[in-house]
Amino acid sequence: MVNVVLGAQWGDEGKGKLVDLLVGKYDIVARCAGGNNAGHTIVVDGVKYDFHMLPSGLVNPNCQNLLGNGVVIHLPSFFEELETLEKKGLKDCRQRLFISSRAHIVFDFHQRTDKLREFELKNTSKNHKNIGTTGKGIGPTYSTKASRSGIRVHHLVNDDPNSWDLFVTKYKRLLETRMKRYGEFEYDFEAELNRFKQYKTLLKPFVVDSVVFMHKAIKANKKILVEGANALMLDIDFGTYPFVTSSNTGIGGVITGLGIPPRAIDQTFGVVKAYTTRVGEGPFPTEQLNADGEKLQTIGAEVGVTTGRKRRCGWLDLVILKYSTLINGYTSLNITKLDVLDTFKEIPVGISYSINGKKLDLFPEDLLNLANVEVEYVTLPGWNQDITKITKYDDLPVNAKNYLKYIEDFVGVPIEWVGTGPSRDSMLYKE
Ligand code: 2SA
Ligand code: GDP
Ligand code: MG
Repeated sequence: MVNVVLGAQWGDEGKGKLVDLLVGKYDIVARCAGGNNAGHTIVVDGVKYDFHMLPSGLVNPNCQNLLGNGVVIHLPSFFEELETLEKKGLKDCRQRLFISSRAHIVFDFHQRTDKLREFELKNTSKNHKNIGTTGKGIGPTYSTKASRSGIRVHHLVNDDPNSWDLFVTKYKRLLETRMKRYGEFEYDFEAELNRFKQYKTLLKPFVVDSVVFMHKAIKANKKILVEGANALMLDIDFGTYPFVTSSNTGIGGVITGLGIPPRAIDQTFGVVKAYTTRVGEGPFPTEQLNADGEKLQTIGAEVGVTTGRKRRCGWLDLVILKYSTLINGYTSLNITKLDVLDTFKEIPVGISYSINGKKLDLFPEDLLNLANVEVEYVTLPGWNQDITKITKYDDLPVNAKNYLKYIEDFVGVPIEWVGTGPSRDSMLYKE
């Protein structure tokens, strides 16, 4: 059984909390895309764990964890995150953590060129618009993967006596091409290669052929949860291109990032924030650059876990949710952070886009069109009540239930969970 948790908007919907809640039921948690650009915080028994690259299944001592072939891995960050989690008391992490031999490696020069590219876009492009990346080298690594010059984990850990020399040759060629593109930036490649000599031994015990790993697990009827990173609107194909990340963050990335067939997937849970946020640049039709947006930001504590950036805030956009539902095929939804709306008297919800009075069928692909869309809203009544102490779905105020029903009816997908606060207990299950 394979179930999938995916972000339905621009990320930070609260996927981590749902995964944490579900993780006790699963034998394996796998990540399929992205790298340490992702971020979420999980609180277990009063201890706060920050996850960026590692699967959150590590919080369950009985759970195995896989970084699939679609993930990009920055090894210094990998070991740092692992050590931090171990110091906080997570047990036997090393025995329960596996990395696909086909995953691509993020080098420090990928991170450097990520920042150089952002600087270049901001200072020399015509419209002075950078992407607002996390600077973790994600784009440059997927870019070298696509240009077929990337270096994969198996290149590093291979036992062949010639493998180290081959690795160094590949590494130098890759670095040279970066220098050609960005000019000779100062870079201590010898120090990095020395670190990698150590990683060669350190990494080896974690490495598996993830195709074998996944298919053995599927055959043995193991319960597998795929933990999506980022979200559909940041997908390289379906998001607000080019203001996206560089991987398929939707359902497609689950298939290609783990090497499993679509029919292996049972259920896909879409995580939807009760309003909308976005970090970084790019279009955001329901953004509220006003007191409402600031209020959502403050009450929702909307700050990036990886970079500490303030998240942009706006109303729920059902055009996006419909689009994202069509692509990812959610079987049920988790609406999160409903409590953040507790004090709003009225809550607008975006229901359609039009340009020059003409209604659009769905979400436009061209940013020029997106910049001109007018959002049609319906305004739903708020509930003006603290819902954080409520423990049963049925006890939610009528207007909160109506808000949820409106979403359900609009997208035609049942809501299964509702988040009413940051803690593990603040989640209502809807029968
Ligand atoms: P990148 O670094 O190349 O993947 O950036 C490209 C775009 O993708 C966005 N992006 C994110 N959006 C929301 N949350 C993310 N993770 C962190 C978090 C972000 C943080 O959980 O808070 O701490 O700032 C994430 N990662 C990438 C990014 O903002 C760019 O728009
Ligand atoms: P992820 O990237 O999708 O896993 O989400 P993040 O962890 O980056 O951001 C979600 C934030 O919202 C975290 O700080 C969570 O603790 C918090 N959160 C999750 N669900 C709820 C909820 O229902 N209510 C409130 N108030 N906070 C929530
Ligand atoms: Mg996040």
